[in-house]
Amino acid sequence: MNIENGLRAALKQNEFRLHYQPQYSIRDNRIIGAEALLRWQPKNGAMIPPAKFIPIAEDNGLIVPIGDWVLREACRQNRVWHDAGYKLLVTVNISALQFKRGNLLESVKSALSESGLAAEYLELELTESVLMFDTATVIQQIAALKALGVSFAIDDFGTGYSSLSYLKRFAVNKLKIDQSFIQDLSSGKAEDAAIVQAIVQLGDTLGLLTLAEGVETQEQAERLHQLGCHKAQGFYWNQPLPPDEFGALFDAD
Ligand code: G
Ligand code: G
Ligand code: MN
Ligand code: NA
Repeated sequence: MNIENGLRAALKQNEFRLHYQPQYSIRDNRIIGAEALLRWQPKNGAMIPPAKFIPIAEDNGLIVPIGDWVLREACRQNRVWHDAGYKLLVTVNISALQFKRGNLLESVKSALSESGLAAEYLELELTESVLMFDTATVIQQIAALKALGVSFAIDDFGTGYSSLSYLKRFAVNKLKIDQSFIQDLSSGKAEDAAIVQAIVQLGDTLGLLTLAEGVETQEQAERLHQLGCHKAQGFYWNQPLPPDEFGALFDAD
């Protein structure tokens, strides 16, 4: 079976899973959010990582129904955590095609109404490439989703093109500083600290939160705190976890 047919079957047979990577407030080291990350677990085979199948699903359009499933499942799971008393933000990665071909507004509305999750607890992560389309439909959909109460983050910030002009056109809420800038923070390389600092200051000036991705060491976490970065995620705290392991973190907290 080729991957395309495999993906269609996976949707029907419920072979997708979401893992969640905790997002922390750096200041007090508390879990404030969870990034939902898609996994494909075929019935009788090894787990297939997203880098292997998401580009294919983006090429053949299957990312639209798969993305709808991700939204529904992430909202459902976050409602379960809310009911248990843990008020987290769940963040979901959105592909360009979901804007262009899908009806993201309707998908988000039904994921929220089915789950009963309040819109303010859902954040959509867009890469700079989505914002580069800059079409009227993208602008309209973002505005309508923001009016619902959903927030937006720019993923892998600093690695795309025209990073700054779209910050004027799209009122996003958060910048996720790409992990490539975090990696060398502890090596004393001046450039990386300068870039991180500039992004944090840009965020502060524009009223945007900043979240550092790919934090792997305590030294990096401390440096980020000094630089005024608000939030972070990374292997220093946790890898993306299945929901039951994520839930177990609350008890340890
Ligand atoms: O852990 P990681 O291997 O999960 O993720 C690899 C890449 O796949 C990342 O760039 C991430 O943004 C992307 N990705 C993970 N889950 C999803 C998803 O649900 N939708 C989309 N569009 N991309 C995802
Ligand atoms: O592109 P996006 O930021 O959505 O994808 C997140 C990716 O980064 C996932 O593949 C996730 O597993 C990975 N990731 C998360 N934390 C770390 C980290 O501390 N170090 C590295 N190298 N990768 C990480
Ligand atoms: Mn992401
Ligand atoms: Na990223």
